Amino acid sequence: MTLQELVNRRILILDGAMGTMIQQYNLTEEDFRGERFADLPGLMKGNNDLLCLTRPDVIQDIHRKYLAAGADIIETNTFNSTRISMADYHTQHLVDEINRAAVKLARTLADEFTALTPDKPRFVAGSVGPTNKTCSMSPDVNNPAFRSLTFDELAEAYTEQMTALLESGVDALLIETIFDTLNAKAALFAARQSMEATGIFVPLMLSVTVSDTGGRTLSGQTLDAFLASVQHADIFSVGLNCSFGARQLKPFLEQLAARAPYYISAYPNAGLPNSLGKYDQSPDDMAREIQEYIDEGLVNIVGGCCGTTDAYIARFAELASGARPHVPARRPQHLWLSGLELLEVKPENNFVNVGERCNVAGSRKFLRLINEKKYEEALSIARRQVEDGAQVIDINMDDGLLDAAHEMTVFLNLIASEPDIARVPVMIDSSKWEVILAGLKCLQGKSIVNSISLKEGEEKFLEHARIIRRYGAAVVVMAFDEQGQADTFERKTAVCERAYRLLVDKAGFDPHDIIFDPNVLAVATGMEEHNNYAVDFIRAAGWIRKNLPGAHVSGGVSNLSFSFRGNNYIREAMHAVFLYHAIREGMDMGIVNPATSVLYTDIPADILERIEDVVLNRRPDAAERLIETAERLKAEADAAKAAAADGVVQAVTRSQQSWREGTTVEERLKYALTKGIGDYLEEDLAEALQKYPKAVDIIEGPLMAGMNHVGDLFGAGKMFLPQVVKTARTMKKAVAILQPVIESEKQAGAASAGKVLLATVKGDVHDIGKNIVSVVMACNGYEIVDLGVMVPAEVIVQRAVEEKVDMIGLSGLITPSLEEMAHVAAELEKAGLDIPLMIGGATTSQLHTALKIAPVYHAPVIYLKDASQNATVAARLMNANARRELQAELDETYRQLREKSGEQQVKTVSLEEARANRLKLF
Ligand code: THG
Repeated sequence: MTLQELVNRRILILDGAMGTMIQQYNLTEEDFRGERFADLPGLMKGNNDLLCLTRPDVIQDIHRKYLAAGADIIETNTFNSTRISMADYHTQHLVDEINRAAVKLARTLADEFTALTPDKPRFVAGSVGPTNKTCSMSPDVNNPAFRSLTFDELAEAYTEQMTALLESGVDALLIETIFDTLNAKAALFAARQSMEATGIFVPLMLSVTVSDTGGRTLSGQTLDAFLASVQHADIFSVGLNCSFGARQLKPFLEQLAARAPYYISAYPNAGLPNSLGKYDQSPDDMAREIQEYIDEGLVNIVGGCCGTTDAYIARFAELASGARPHVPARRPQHLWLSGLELLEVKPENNFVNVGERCNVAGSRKFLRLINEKKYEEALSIARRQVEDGAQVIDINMDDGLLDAAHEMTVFLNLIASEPDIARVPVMIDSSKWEVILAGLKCLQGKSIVNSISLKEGEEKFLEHARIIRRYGAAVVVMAFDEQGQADTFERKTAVCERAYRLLVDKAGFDPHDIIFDPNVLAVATGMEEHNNYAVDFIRAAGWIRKNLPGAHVSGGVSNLSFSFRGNNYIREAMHAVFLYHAIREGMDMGIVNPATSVLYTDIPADILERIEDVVLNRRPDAAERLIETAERLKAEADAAKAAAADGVVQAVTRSQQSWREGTTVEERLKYALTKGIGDYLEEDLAEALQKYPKAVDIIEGPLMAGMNHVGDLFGAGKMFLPQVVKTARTMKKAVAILQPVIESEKQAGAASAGKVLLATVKGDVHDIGKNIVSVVMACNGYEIVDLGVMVPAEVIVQRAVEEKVDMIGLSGLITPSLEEMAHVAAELEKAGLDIPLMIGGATTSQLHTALKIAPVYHAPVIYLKDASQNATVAARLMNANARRELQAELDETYRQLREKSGEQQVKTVSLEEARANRLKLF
């Protein structure tokens, strides 16, 4: 019976720690060395893997104990048996020998036990540790681009170890205690290579260790991001080990089990270390915690890490017998990308923007900075783009005078130590294969290669595609073939279809990992044959999305307007128009300047008409007429003698004059929010304070109106994420300006109206809505306990109890937050609490509250459409009679909603509604 067959039937038991057991034998330096290594320099004590050669009896004794305790899988004593780790002991020359000896020891005993009970076969997993070095981080604080270990060195070392493990007969490879995903990716790369070279294919097991209570790896990735990074490998199981005790590990295990489409393993430490660094949880205590894993269907494989012995494993074996194993999650049906965090590109998402500015060919400034090695400043361009809303950043170092592969490596290494940049996935942009390879070896996240094409024929195309897949990246395919650039609808679609078939059928690519770029080419160049370029792109985008299922469509948007260089206003207006039409057809990704400030809706009608004439190729003289307009605008701007030489600034200045004059303060606030202009907030808010009785009225009135307007524009596809991000920033600034006024308006010494706990739930970082609620509630006399963002359920429960709050408000902007809120409600119920729960945030709804949240918590659960409702509802909750009344109303409303939704099942939300909802921000 194979592991694969068995794992579906029951929960499997993995053995416990090797180190803890070895300690019990009180071995001396002489034991570790034996006679053979008497002359090796340095200390050998602690080189546990060496015992495979010097004290095989001890290692076998340990294996025997674990097998007798009921372990189905035992691990070879090879955690450190790579030349990288062994170098610490000057024993790197023994790597091959140790691995082979280790497998033999484990194999012999496993087979002995299998022979005794053939219905309970025993397996040997080859243990592969992370090594003592990291590929993603610099050991030198003064040189963040430095690495003490490269991907290639590590992959080679792993290949040596894995080849020995495979050839000696392991049943699985267990890549464990992963703390740096780039190290793990090197291990996966090596595993594939070793398996192909030896012809021996075994299941791959992965186990991550999280390093802080936020549930990230040491190298900073969330578990979700990790899953995206290793998605390309053929994985049998994934899980968690070491880190903490079973209790502390549980929330992270839940997170992993919910998303990973693999079997789930867990082998925690025996509790948390005591002050001496020892683990002293008893087998019974730990078993109680493992029982929860089993009862809740979280695991397929359980065992122990630091501090556990055969006594623990024996307890787990009892618990697991007859228990129901975890059912793996479904494979994702959309593209996953990652930096330190996960980016899911779902069909219902509007559009993913890729920041174009870190491109030596696309920005004179960036080129100059790289040339002058001013990396700090170059990084700030990347950071700026992320702040402006770029969800991916494109990096291009292709310049004739640069060593592009070297610059790519340096820059990506530098980014790795900037969490606010490394948060987002990278698009490695190069036309040189060696530069792409260099980039792939630096990134722990799941990145995008930009690009490959059929330019050099099918063979090269497939070769490159297969390598990219092996490194675990998505790929941009340019619509090029042996004949050159595809410039008509027919050529674009034909080339993309051919590439799609090759990638999916021959290179084994997941269609979701394919991004087609049907070539955004410059229009209005004066050449008649260029006139239909944008139309052809837009039509091709629609065709690809309909006919090549799963694949995405992207393009370098700024190419479109090359003939208007020097007139940034016209250029950006053209991009807005182009995107408006292309996104409607299905373009769902684009390389853009995320700082663009021109909105489709703001383009004056006469200019819009002329741009659409060009983009949609509506009349033969379209280009001439647009050039005329562009020249007129430029002349006007020059005449206006606006301070800056930059076209955009001029255009903004032009409109700034008009929006400041003859408008009401409400109109100005709304405009400022829509455009994300914070410069005039001080004066406008001061004016509004004269007009409105209380500061909070301004938030609830004109500011909320502005936010809603932005939500509507976004919903209609007339505004893009970067612009919305600017709006959010402006709103934050406005609230901050009003804050002191609000504080002073609060009656000094007035009794607290009640205590409110506010939190944005785990997995979500959005807090504008929550902060507005906080301000509004504070103005109404409530005491606020704000737990911030990404707050786990346990923390909410714990703090609610500690602070004795009267109500809890949960906020979330993204879809996964819905599930997390239901989880929090269930945890409140489990904790026996009776505190009312308020639900708010863009994706939340009364229907979801009624169907999913209210049913799992007996106390009132109230959905609030926006912040202006909170105070009224809170007042009712503070009064016992009113609370009962409210509860009765809610019960009735929710009952009706549940009934109705039962009738028509799921209400289908239109794409526009979904977008508008997402952007309601609260
Ligand atoms: N498809 C794919 N990748 C691409 C492109 C594409 N990568 C590069 C490019 N095209 C997209 N990136 C840019 C970046 C900048 C500009 C255009 C495209 C740009 N730059 C200003 C100019 O040249 O006028 C320079 C401004 C400055 O110096 O600051 O327009 O199509 N897959």
